[in-house]
Amino acid sequence: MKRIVTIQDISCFGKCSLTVALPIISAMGVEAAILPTAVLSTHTGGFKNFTFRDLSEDIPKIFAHWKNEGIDFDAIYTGYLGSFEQIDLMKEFISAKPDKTLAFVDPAMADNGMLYPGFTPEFARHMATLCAKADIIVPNITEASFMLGADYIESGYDRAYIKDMLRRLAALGPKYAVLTGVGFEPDKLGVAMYNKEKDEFSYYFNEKIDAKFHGTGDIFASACVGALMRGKTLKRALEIAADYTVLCIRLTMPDRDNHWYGVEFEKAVPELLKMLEE
Ligand code: PXL
Repeated sequence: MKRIVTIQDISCFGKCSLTVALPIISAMGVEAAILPTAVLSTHTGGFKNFTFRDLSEDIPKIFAHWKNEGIDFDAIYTGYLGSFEQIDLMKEFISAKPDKTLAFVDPAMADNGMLYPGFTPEFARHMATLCAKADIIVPNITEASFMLGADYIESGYDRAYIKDMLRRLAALGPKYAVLTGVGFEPDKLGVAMYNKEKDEFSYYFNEKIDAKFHGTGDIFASACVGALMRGKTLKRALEIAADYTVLCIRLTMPDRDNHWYGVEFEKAVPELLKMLEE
């Protein structure tokens, strides 16, 4: 069984970061080790007065202990990080990894043209230096724009614009750059991918559901890295992750008023497992 370590916060309530990564990766038949970077009472997207306990102090000690124990991973998957210091710690951890370990970075920090509460454009530029060390990065267009210092364009862009953005993301350092939330037609949304070594682009689109939920980027990233660990190609893993994320949203729609804070990803797990068998 492959083993992933996923490094991001625990938002105790809210269905994002570790509370989705852990169950999704486990359900996919992949071992999920975790490193919680912070504990929050809820995520920061729509709740007021949430608590935030920074666990940065523990991170180097945890890494040192793992090193002493000879613990290693098939993939390192980082998500939401709460500080510049945590970004630097992840850079050190990835720099020290064995070659066989996949470094998968989701620079979770922004959406819909805006940074999440507490983040600054400087933080985004710093996150770009972590992306530089990754094998695969999966920003949405907002995150990519902030990391590249580019203006955010919500819609109406063309393929040339997305290709240029992917090339600039790949130039930061990763082997593969993925952009999520890409749409060239009003009723379609999907992902675009660039393989730097082969200078090759690919796209995958699904129906666009007219609703926004928190945590869907984390669900997408978790399913993608899980599928990679189950032996899928990146192209297929992106399709599986996109289809799973759309299904999670679709199944949440009937109860959307009670679930504005996150999607009912649990309901779509049986379909996700079927996709792994195909
Ligand atoms: O889903 C991304 C995410 C992760 N962690 C925290 C968040 C968010 C998005 O708002 O607030 C704490």
